[in-house]
Amino acid sequence: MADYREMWANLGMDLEHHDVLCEVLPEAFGGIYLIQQDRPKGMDFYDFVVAEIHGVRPAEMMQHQKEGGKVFGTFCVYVPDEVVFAAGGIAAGLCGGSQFWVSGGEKVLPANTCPLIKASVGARLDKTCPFFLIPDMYVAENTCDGKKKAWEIMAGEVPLHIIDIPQMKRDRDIAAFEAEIKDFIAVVEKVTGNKITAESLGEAIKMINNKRRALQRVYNARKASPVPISGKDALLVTQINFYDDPARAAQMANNLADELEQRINNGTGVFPNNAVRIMISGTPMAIPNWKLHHIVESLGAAVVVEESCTGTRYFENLVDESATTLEGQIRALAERYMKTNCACFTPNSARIDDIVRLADEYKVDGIIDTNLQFCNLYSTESYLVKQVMTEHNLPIMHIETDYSEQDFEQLRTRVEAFLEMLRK
Ligand code: BJ8
Repeated sequence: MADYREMWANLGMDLEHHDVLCEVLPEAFGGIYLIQQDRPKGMDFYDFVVAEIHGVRPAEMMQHQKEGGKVFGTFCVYVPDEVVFAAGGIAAGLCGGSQFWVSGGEKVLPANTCPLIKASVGARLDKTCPFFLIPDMYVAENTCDGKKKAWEIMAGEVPLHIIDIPQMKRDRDIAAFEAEIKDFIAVVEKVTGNKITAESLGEAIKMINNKRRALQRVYNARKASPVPISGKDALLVTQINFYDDPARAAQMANNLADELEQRINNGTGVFPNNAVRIMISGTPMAIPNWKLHHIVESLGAAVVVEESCTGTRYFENLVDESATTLEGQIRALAERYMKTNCACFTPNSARIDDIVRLADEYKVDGIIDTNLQFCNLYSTESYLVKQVMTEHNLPIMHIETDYSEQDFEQLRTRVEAFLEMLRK
């Protein structure tokens, strides 16, 4: 990584502690990613982003601030990024995915909190991640109890706006979310000092939709057999899309998709034709959480799709681009975002329908339904997921895990047994 120490010092980072992370990440990335054979050339960009993970994009964000722009940190796919970009701001997904930050979160949160929340809080409080220190505002939401309370602690650190996410999907809930988007627009206008117009919101809707379309192309390529890209690589693409510049993210994903489509035409794959095809469903895997994908793929099976917020839930639905008034665009945003099927909703049977549909579309042999430890929403829902998959004769196993390496061997043994069963 180039030398960003001065930038990090200006952000008030704990440089000594951060050095520890800078030392371990390249080795971890090398051992999980760079050892893969026949990776698409299009992954070079994403490898570069990881190599410069706390440098290049943070520097761009700080440059944006120097020029008078504002940066908003987000933690959930229900936050409409379009609003931020329409006001000339930058939105960046911040969820923490490393065990490195968990102990910092545990200083203020109960130990039985999900690692994503602990890592996110720890990254901020320990001052060991530039992405958490740059934003002018955090945009949080009340999806789960752990996050809801963690934001009250984070609010002591940084200006924070909370979006009230309805927990049901009736017409009046969509209308309530529409009202939340209007409030959010007012907040973003105040912070940025820029008025959002139908023109700017229309452009932002198109830009974010283009990113979604590019990711759809990458995922569609994963339906092929042999699969032209590993699950690990596809996951990395989605993870980086959470905070990269959206226009560049779309361009890079489209370049990659071009290459993958060419690979399909040539019959080139990264796993043999008969490799077991796995879907991973459940809680998001924030960067650098690659644990489960690494276990599955190092055992010779291919992860071909993720039903998660770092997978299909992030890009499957587009915002209707036909509205020309702010009213109509806000309605279209509300309708699109409320199609996302998170376990914080009740009932959430549409998510289970999605898993059945994706299993068919991606021709999966088995499903690993997973949740981060202490995520009651997804772990409880796993009972219903299993019930419906069994009715559809879709083999499924459930895994609860965290960011540590402690359960690595145990998980490996369980996944190996599941794969053996699928191979019979
Ligand atoms: S839309 S999945 S990104 S809330 S933080 S709920 S793992 S206990 S992340 Fe999420 Fe939005 Fe839903 Fe998606 Fe569980 Fe942890 Fe809560 Fe989590």
